[in-house]
Amino acid sequence: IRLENLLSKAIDRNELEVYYQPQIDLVSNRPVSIEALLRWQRPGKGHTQPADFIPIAEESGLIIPIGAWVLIQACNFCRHLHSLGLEDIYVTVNISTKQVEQPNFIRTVEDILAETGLHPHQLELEITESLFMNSFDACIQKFNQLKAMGLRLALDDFGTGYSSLTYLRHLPIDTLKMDKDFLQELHTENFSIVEAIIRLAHILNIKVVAEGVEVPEHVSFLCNVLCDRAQGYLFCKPVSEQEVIDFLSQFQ
Ligand code: G
Ligand code: G
Ligand code: MN
Ligand code: NA
Repeated sequence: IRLENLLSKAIDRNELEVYYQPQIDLVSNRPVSIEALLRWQRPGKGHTQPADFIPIAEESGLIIPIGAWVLIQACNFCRHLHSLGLEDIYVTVNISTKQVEQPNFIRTVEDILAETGLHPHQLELEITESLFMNSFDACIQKFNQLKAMGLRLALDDFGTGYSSLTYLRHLPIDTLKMDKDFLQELHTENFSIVEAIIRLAHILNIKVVAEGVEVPEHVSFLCNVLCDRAQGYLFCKPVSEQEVIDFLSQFQ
């Protein structure tokens, strides 16, 4: 309850900040997108990790205003990047099922795009598969609407929960984000599994982003299995707006 109270005031108190982590195209070796990752800076307490407060935000319903705030920040920042000449970069934002389940979710996204002036195609929403198990049909309908509006959709943490072919076949997704566990346990069996996942994704016209890319060996492996993009500490950790601008500008 205490943490929930503090979190409810965090937006007004300016304690929330959005960090960004670039995603690198493995063919061109250039950044194509950035993932927005929320940070909570508590006075005197340093950073509280998302893992420690996102669940509280979801249970309390605070994820609704916080999630909308993140979307606004991310869309505004992406517009700012474009004004700096980084026109090809799009932004990806993590969305909780709690948000998708809101009756006015689509309207909220529409309004934020209209207010910030970001083109729908420059915004990708990341959804975690394990989260929409309960409301699969309702979610699919909304995802189809978002696709029709021109947004991109990503399936996050693929391979952790109840990953299923059903999701891949029935969700209108553009991107599959392969969980970092795959690279961290890269023995022979995972090797083949990763290769098979990527081939399957490509058959379904889905791009694959590997998460947790930490060493050059990961990159050579990913190139071998024709993975499309990489995200991880090897390239850049999640960083502040200015730091990500500096990173992206190197490639201009
Ligand atoms: O850096 P990392 O610890 O940022 O993020 C951990 C997890 O927290 C991410 O995998 C993501 O699922 C979740 N997360 C980070 N930012 C957000 C956000 O803005 N909204 C939601 N719903 N989840 C987020
Ligand atoms: O939304 P999602 O689960 O995909 O968020 C990505 C998480 O992975 C964030 O917590 C981020 O800080 C973390 N992360 C990003 N790059 C790396 C990496 O190279 N290695 C590890 N172990 N974690 C990473
Ligand atoms: Mn994510
Ligand atoms: Na993930």
